[in-house]
Amino acid sequence: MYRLFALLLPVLLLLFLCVSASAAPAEDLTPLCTFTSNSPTYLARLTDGKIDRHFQTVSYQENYLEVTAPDSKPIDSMYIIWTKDSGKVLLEVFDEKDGRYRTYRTVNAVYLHEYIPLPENTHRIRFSSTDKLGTLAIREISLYGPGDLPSSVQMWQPSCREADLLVLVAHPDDEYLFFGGTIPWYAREVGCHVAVAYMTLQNDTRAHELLNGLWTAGVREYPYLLGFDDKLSFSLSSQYRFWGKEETLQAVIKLFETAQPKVVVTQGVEGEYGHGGHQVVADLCLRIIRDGEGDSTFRPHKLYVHMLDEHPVHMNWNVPITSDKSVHGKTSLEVAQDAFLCHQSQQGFSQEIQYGPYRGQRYKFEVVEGGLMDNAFFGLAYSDVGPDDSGVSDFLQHIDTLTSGDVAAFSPVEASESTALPTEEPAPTPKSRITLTIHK
Ligand SMILES: [Ca+2]
Repeated sequence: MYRLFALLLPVLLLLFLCVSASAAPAEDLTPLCTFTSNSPTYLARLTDGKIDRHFQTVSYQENYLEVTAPDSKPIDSMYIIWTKDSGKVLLEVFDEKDGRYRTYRTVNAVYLHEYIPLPENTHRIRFSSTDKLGTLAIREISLYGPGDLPSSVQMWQPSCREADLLVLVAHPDDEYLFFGGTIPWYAREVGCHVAVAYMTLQNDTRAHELLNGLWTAGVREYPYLLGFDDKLSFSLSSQYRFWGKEETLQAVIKLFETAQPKVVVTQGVEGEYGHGGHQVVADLCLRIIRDGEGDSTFRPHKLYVHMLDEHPVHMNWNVPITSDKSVHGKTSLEVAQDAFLCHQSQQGFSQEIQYGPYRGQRYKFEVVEGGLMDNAFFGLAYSDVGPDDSGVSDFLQHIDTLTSGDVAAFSPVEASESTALPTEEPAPTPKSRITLTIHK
């Protein structure tokens, strides 16, 4: 027995070292680094922990920002929170052998919250503005040594092109208020590819809240931001007049052709409490998917509409998530509540309900079970894979999914050059054969 233990000891020791090495947290080098710029007025804002205060260079000049780490502490990676309107930035890494900077890559091209791994033994980096305005605007920057990064570091992947499920909403926060545990359940428990798309963003703050919320909910593939301006209206026609009926139709068709979702879930035809933007996304989905309008080259297999009375499904968001241990057994509704709390600017509001049996009452913005705008109640508006089985509540029922376990087989395309929809045309996809159409 002793001999066996002696033989196994080196193996056990190696295993322990490997586990220890992988579990070592990365050192936060940010307080040890030196920041210099030709436009130094707001340098302190880079690392003040406040995303509402950002570093900004003087306009109309070539600007740079240098970061230098101590000689004994190479920078392994960094995490940057950009401003929504800042342009692409050139990132250079200092080559110690040659004694000069070398171009590394362009950053701030895709992700508003960007994780950037750096070459081995990097001690100095330089950001340079690339547009004629000299824009270099950063909300927060964090620099790390090697090791496990904190969970707050968001490492976004390209927007998915073969989504199992697409959640299409008008505004950031609608995806939790009216969809309950949908995103956490399918992203964290089922582990499938969940795309989330937003018609409008309103402002920079809500863009950051949106990303923080999705990351909390378990989404890792960057959302689709369709870029329409925000406007409060209470009718379909007035919202269409503002956004454009044809423009919105083409934008959502392009979204479907790009994300190629097997199943789409969207907002209520009466706009929940009556918002015209919510009504528009429901109407667009019905026109394109159910009615075949717009001659799209891609048609999802199923469409669920929030609070639609026909072919109803009642989801259960109170089942604990067990596949993803990082949420410590919370239910999908509880994770959705956490995600909604990331939308700090939207807490504590309510809105008067404009239509239906609850007209005149106030809808409070909170993620709760049941309530006036039941976030677990949906109707199957279209299906080409047959009706859902009685007693089974699963948006992906009868759908072959590409789960995260198949990620090696899933080949995300190169990230687009902007946070909006990519402009390149996807390869045409033949229309799905319609075996059953459920009409409203
Ligand atoms: Ca700041």
